Amino acid sequence: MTLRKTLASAAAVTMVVALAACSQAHKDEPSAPPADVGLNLFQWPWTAIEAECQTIADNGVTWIMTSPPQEHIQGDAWWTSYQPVSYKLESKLGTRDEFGQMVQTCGDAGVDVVADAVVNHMTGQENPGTGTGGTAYEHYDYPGIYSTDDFHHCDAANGDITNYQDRNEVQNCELVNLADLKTESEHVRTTLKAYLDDLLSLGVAGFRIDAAKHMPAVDVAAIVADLPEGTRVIQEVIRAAGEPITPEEYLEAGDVLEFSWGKDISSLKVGSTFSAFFNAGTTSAYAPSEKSYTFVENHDTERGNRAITYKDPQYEVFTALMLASPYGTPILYSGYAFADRDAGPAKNFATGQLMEVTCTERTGPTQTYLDGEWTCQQRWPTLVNMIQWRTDAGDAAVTQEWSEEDGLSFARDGRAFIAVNRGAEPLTGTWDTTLPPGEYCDAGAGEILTTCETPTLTVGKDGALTGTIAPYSVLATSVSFRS
Ligand code: LAG
Ligand code: CA
Repeated sequence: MTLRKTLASAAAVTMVVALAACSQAHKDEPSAPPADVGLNLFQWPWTAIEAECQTIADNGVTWIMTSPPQEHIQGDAWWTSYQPVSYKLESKLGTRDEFGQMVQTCGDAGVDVVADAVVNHMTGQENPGTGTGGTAYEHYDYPGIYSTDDFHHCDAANGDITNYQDRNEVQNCELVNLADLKTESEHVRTTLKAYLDDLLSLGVAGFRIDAAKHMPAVDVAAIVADLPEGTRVIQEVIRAAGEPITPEEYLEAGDVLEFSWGKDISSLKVGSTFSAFFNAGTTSAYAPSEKSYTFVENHDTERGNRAITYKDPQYEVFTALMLASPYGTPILYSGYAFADRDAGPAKNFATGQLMEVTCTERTGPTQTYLDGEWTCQQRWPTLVNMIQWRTDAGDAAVTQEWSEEDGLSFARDGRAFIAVNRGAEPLTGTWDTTLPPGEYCDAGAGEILTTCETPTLTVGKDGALTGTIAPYSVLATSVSFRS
């Protein structure tokens, strides 16, 4: 049955402020396997992650991804994490013991830990220095680990990658001056495998492979070949139109971050035809769903100028759509607010230590974060509810696709329904939810729901729901949120 959808004119609409107080009780729906949802905790220190892990688990996240744990160059910028000095787990984010404790505590809470493995390169500093673990280094000399013969030395300008059309250069020259490891060599591979094994011994469940595109796929495959079955291997291969190196080459070695998904939806932030959302992930322009990880924002894209970031009012709408989409495995992002691209997480200048991480009471999409404040998306009520929504949706098909101007909606047949408003004016509509008739709570109403006690949505016998969505907001519900 098709219902007529109406998009009310902004002026005629009375905004429904849904102050749903649905909270704390049981779920009487048959329990579905929890949705696989990751959370990228950018620059979170290990002790802070450990303290947050129970909340992360309670909010439905099944695994987290950390910043790189190895020893790195000193400095205030966040990106010091991406210049390894040794594989000692002594970084600005904490000690080996703290890392191990965190992995343990998170594991006990049911949250797996994926570590960001920087394996393509070492430092990019011209001058000698000392790393965060006290290890002395030079650009091509890391005592006891690597010396100059373990690196590629290119003839290209300064040895740097300049031409992304040249496969050899992209993989065997230097990415922004970072000493490029001969990942084809036995010694380098053995050293990198030992590093991954060490992290596994502490209980890590997988790896983000940093700069995977800058290593031949066979090299990555060799490095991860002996990892135990089921270890997550998430390769960072940034897809770019017209480049010879593609994510597809890396699917033998593991899974990939599908950059195209976030890039394509970011063009829908405003103006362009919103219904194009339904194409994201559906064509051969994307890696297969079961091998792909999706994200709206990551630490690199939020520093670029095209992505949707925590600074955008539409951010929560698009993140909710990611959680509602059947394509790929979604990764939420949680970092800190910044104005300066290089700025690291806040430090206590007296001690030089990173400031404690706190999620403010004001955490959420309407918040204007001050520079340095942690954004804590893992606590935003709508996103937390959408994780339950994703679990409820399971493998139900996408149906009832509808879009008009700033509105977009769809159902996951018989299980879940979402309608969003990416625009600045309220939007009223009537939709076919495909849900069983009854009273429901709204996942987008600003409270974390564990069940529905004070419903604000009515689904009629025909599955129809009439509602109003505030600007930049989500109206969503699913079988768990039925009262
Ligand atoms: C990545 N994936 O492939 C990371 O996601 C990305 O954040 C890393 O760049 C990059 N690859 C290397 O691991 C980041 C910053 C860079 C920074 C680099 C090394 O985006 O800005 O470069 O980490 O710390 C910095 C300076 C450069 C300088 C270089 C070497 O910005 O100007 O040439 O350090 O000293
Ligand atoms: Ca390389």
